[in-house]
Amino acid sequence: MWGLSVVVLCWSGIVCEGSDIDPGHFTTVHQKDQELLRLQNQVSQLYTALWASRDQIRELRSDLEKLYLNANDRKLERSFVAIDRRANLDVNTFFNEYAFKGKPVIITDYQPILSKKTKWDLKHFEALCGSEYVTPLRYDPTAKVWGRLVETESCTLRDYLQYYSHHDSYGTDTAPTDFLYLHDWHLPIYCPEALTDFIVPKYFSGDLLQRIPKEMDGEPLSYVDEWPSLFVGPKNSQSAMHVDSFGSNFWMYLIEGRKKWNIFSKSDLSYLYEDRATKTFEYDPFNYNLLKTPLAAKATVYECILEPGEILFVPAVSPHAVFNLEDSIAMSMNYVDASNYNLVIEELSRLERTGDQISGFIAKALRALSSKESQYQDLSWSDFKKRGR
Ligand SMILES: O=C(O)CCC(=O)C(=O)O
Ligand SMILES: [Fe+2]
Repeated sequence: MWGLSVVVLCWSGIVCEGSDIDPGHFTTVHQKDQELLRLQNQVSQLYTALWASRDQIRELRSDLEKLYLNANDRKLERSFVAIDRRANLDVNTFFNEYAFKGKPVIITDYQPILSKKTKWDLKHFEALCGSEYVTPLRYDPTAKVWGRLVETESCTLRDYLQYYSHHDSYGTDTAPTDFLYLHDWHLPIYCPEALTDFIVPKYFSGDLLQRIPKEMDGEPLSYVDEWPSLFVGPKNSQSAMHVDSFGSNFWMYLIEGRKKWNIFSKSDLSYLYEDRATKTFEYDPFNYNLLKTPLAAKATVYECILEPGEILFVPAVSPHAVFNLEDSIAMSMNYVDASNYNLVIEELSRLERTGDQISGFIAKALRALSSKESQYQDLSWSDFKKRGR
């Protein structure tokens, strides 16, 4: 009671003489309480708005479905486009016909990525980093997470590769959820030795992401040292439909096996029944029912079966799903260059507004680099990492 009356007195500007309690202290406590209340109110208002917008999206989607289905008794069929396969592709053509247009492409004749000095097989990774830990992922169609991939128990790379070479993808009672998928294992973090002979192809060597400082204001910046990464997927493992994070572009080099890709344009995103809050999609291009997701029939499916030795370019914000038709090994990079720079800045700034300080730092670092020259030529891993920061 006593404390309260002092607080009240001090609030009303009356000097708390005779008390050994610093009046400024109560003012600060009071301001903090007010601030807390204000933020709590803001959060609950935003939640209300969020639920209301989700309902609104559902209603609009259902109106759109009715319109679409009523318009000339449309048959629910998907339309496919084969992803271009290009050989002898020069950098300018790559940018003008694909990267700037947000169109995927397969580069069929580009071997320099993996220097001939190293045999890029699992033995290479195992010999150098067999005792490093990996956390394989497992596809779970009910999981409300990015790619519907959930983490499993960590084990050493050696143990995982042991599993990989003995697993049974062919048994009739093997459920799709049984496969352990080594997914996006960040080589510069866990196995930098494996990259000594790695070559970054000219199409992607303008990556700004790996030129930003490793830290800012004492905080380590994510993404700088994450790619290339390694994928080892047993036959029948898969990544469900997702959009790669922070507006990044993506490329993958397939070392072994065959992978089926379904890729959609950014402009078709609203037909794919996305749940942005959980980063999942109700529409599954490999197991779909168009009666349940009719708008998906409006989206063009860019499809390919990626073959060993090929490089696939996936543009930023293009939803995609991937199915391993065979045991497969691949290396990939997410990256930022002139073709997706604006998208990335927009996305990082949005993340910063949600309280993600690191994203704000990355955006700042990318802005500082944007006026610097980029080289578009094959770069050895060490030259790539040495480019001017
Ligand atoms: O190869 C895969 O399973 C999917 C790779 C991918 O799309 C990703 O890591 O974002
Ligand atoms: Fe992806």
